Amino acid sequence: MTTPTTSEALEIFVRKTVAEVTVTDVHTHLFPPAHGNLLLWGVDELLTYHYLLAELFTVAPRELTPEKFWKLAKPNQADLVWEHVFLRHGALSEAARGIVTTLNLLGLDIAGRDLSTIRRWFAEQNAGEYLAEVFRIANIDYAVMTNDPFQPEEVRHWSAGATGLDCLKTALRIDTLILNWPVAADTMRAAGYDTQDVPTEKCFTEARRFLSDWAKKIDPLYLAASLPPEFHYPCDELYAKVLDKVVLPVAKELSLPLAMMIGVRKGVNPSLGDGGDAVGVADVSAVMNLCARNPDVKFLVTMLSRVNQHELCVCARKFGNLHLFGCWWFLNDPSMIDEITQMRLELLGATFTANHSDARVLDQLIYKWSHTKKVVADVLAEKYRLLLEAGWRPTKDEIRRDVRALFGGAFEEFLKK
Ligand code: RAT
Ligand code: ZN
Repeated sequence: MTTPTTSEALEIFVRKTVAEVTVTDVHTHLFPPAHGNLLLWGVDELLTYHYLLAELFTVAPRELTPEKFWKLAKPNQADLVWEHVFLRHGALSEAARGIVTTLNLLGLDIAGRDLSTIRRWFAEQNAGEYLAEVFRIANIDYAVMTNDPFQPEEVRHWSAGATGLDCLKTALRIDTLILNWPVAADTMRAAGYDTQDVPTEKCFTEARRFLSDWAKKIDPLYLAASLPPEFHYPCDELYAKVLDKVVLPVAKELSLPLAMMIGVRKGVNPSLGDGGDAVGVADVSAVMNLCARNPDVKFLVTMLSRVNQHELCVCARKFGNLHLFGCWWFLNDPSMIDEITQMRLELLGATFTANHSDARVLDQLIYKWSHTKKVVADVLAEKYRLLLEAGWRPTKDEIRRDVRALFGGAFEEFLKK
């Protein structure tokens, strides 16, 4: 049977297809094992994920201050999350449930609440083999890393010739260049590029050379930056000039899309580290103007505020050089994935990337994709049911094509465009 003709058969086939589809994870913070400690994995890293640390400090006793917490060794930090979030407060958040899903799918007995046995199991794993196993469980062909040429620790590994893996592709992260020119100029100058704190035309030429050289070195799929809610374009700020004079010309010349993750309000509570950022409503017209004025540049965009999602979908209908991806960070929760995926399907068809994991800890790939697939399967089952009811009979091949599109196929098609 190539075409399911009843709504029951259709639903079963759609769910099975989503469950089995190979995923391309378009944005993570993972690294190859050759990059040493930059690759995070294991139960203590899972428990100290910044999403969970922010939660810990909402429930922790007053005496447990972030200052005291940061002085502890990682396993002790993990113990505190385990005690306060999991044992005393019920593990109901998405980040907490994610750990349960992950350990469970690894075959570990998290329900037994025996953290030391779980730790022992992780201590026996080898990073390279474990990475392959996680990719197998999550059924990922490749994940895109975040490679920041302004981070000395990362640069060190690339300079030492540490290569990637086929299952980890690169993305060149340039927040510093866009948002903090003096710091970027410093790094570039130290690396032999003639840049100054107050940029001249020559500095912009040198910055373009810096980006091109890095692109040659790591062969990225795209350039990327996360941007604040106050990001506007065009505008009189220096960052708009850096975009016009450096980033957009390089993107165009090297045919590299520019990925923009917009809406993060950095450091509202700096004592929480990576967990201290919040969200603000961003300006979709900045994206619209970028797409309209730069038809030869492709943009990959995700926004952090729920409020922006509808306007952003409408924007994506207007510009073939704009591809929407992911339910970012505070939106990577089932209720939000459900709402956003429905909205995107209704406005865009299967031409977007339903989610990315944003995994900072390797093992998170397991739960992020398992949870996303469950929600997307529900949404798609209902959409196909309505389509059948309307008189269309989607074939199995068409369903497989559409499902893959949402989990990486549309991204790849966009890259090739
Ligand atoms: O989701 C996260 O972990 C955030 O802290 C950020 O990494 C964000 O995704 C980013 O790439 O800036
Ligand atoms: Zn990220």
